[in-house]
Amino acid sequence: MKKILIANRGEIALRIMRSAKEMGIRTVAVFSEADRNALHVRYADEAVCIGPAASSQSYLVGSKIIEAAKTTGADAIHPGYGFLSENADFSDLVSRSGITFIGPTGDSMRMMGSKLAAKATAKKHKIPLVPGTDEAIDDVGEAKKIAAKIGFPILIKASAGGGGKGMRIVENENQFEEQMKLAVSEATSSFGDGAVFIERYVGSPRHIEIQVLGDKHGNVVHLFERECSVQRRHQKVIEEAPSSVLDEKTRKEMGRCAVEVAKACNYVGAGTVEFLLDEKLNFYFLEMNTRLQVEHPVTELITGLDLVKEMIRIADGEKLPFKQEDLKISGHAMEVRVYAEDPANNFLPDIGKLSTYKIPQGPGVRVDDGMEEGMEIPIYYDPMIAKLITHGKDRTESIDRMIRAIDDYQITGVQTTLSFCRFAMKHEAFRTGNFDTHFVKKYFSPEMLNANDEAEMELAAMLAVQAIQELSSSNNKDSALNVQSSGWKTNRSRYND
Ligand code: MV4
Repeated sequence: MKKILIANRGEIALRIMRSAKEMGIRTVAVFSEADRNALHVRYADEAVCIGPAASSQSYLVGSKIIEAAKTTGADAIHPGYGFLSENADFSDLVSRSGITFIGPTGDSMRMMGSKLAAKATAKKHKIPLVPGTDEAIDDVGEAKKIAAKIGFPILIKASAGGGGKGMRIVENENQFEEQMKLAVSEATSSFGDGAVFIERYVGSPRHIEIQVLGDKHGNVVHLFERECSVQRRHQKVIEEAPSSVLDEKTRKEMGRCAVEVAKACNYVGAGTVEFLLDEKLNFYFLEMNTRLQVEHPVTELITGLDLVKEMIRIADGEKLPFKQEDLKISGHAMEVRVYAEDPANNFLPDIGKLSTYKIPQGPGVRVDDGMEEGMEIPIYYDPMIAKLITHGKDRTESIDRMIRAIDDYQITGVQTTLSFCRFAMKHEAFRTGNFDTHFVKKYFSPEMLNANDEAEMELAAMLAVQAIQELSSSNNKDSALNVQSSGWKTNRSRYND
């Protein structure tokens, strides 16, 4: 392999190019008109404009990308994440054009793209699934019977859905029919596929995913787990490896199951098998992501591997250079996603210019970004500015290092999620590993953003509750103002200024 085209933009395009360069492979960037001056374009050996700003007219147009690969003589295409990365037809089209697709075949993607098909495959291999149906269910009467057997609350999910889209919790039998009808019509209008299935609702789940690597000779290994339970509206905010709760036995068993799933779909390249973990450490297969993931760096830091290099070697036909027994976990890694969103304002996207942009440095700190000082954050794409990743000898060190790195990160011009991440890193529940997917909902309110420790968080929480109570007490119209003048402001300035 001498030349790779990267069918992506931003931090992941740069990330892939860096590995290619280290391997002596030339790089081709593609870019939209909005990205003409972007870092990934300047970093590549060559660059091809593939159309207007809208991704539907540039980064999502497979034919333009294949044409760019042919024009520049690229041997292979790396899709990154998002955009065309999980498009089965694109994978097939690339291969049929005589270009190597750095990733799985279209058939593997199709097998895992439908949640029901994925569940059926997992069931065949005796992988644990959340109790429920493993076939599309359209008869409401039938569905009601199954729901009663599973026990409420239950969850209705769309087979074609993803990232939590099209999910509905049903608390009791009376709501069932209405919710199911809504779920089917929503799935039909959103995904063009009305197939839904039902599962028992796991109330306090943790999100654990296993990284796998498969080569073209049938060898598959897992690179342990990542935990991504701290998320907001199905958008991950904090990821770490390893998980703070898995014991060695569960880790081994989940790893074995993940490898089975990958083998069942003849998986080639880097993939991720997602599980839910309940309070008793029971795990259930959810789905498989057939791409390199945003949070892959935490796995790189604890295994010492470069996942992009491994993907390239695998695509080139090489055998995996290690066996499962050769792999071990070193230390602990933490990643936070830096989004141009305002945590004080319901995480509203904050567009604007990066007036100041200075990244943290020092031992155990890695920043994967694709922006630079003075740059306008493009409105057309994902608002992620960077991923801040730390590595330490243990979880505590990776967390303390993360707080230090967050404090060293200088960004002005836009609000970012860094302040939220700092809050989380200081929170007792997070630090002790006592959290689940409800962490943000349960513990976060904007008042917490400037608190420095547990005592301050508690005070902030008390003041917030007090303010809300007084606001809603109808017999004292001035109460909200009273809170502000009698303590709120003075406390704030005492603790923050
Ligand atoms: C669940 C669940 C509880 N019970 N399934 C959300 C995204 C999709 N991939 C699966 N999801 C969930 N499935 C059952 N049977 C709770 C979630 C869920 C979730 C899962 C992982 C990470 C964050 C989450 C946030 C809300 C709900």
